[in-house]
Amino acid sequence: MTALANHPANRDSAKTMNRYDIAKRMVGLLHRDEAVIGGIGYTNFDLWAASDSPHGRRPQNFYMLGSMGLAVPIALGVAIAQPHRKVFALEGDGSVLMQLGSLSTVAARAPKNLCIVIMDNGAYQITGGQLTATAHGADIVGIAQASGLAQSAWAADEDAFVELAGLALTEDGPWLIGCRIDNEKPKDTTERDPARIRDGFMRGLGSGQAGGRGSA
Ligand SMILES: Cc1ncc(C[n+]2csc(CCOP(=O)(O)OP(=O)(O)O)c2C)c(N)n1
Repeated sequence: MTALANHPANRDSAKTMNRYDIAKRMVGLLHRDEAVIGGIGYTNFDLWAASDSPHGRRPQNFYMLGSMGLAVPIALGVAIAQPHRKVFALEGDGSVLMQLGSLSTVAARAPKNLCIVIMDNGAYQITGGQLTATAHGADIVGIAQASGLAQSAWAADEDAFVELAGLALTEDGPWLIGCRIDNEKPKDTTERDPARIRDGFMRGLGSGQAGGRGSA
């Protein structure tokens, strides 16, 4: 808790940042083996864009296509299954609002290796920018704290985000970082091939060979 004393920002005071820039900074902090789960929405697309490199894409990333609110539950499963691996869930505000129970489930299980990053643009941007409840005052970090996730904070700016994500990499969690995000379009589009995404992720996590198409 004391580590968060330097991070008193609230949703109103937090700087509005850029999702690709935040995703890029996050991926830049990773050593190698951390798992990152991107939720549906533009968070997914910018994680995909930020994870490209001359050496290929990170095989430890999973991209949720199709269902809202599943980045946190999937990341929780990975964190429980592989407790020595740091796991990040990147999720949009609209998606996490659809699955708020996952926050209290994470708090109850309290995985030390899990960090949730919420990209809050106050909208369901990918489906046309309809406003979410956060645009009307709902505060995801406040909801997380009230759900039992004591180590939850708004990132005041990019430097604060890097510091908070660094804490999540080195100190016991679970953590939740709220980021205010602008409405810029994402830098790329995630390849829509769920079987390939699943197989690559399982290999990236050393979980052996996944089944073929249609076996999921
Ligand atoms: C159960 C369900 N309802 C609606 C949709 C359609 N849908 C897909 S993504 C999305 C919006 C996601 O919003 P958010 O998580 O805030 O991400 P953003 O698009 O702002 O990056 C919606 C409404 C869906 N896939 N599943």
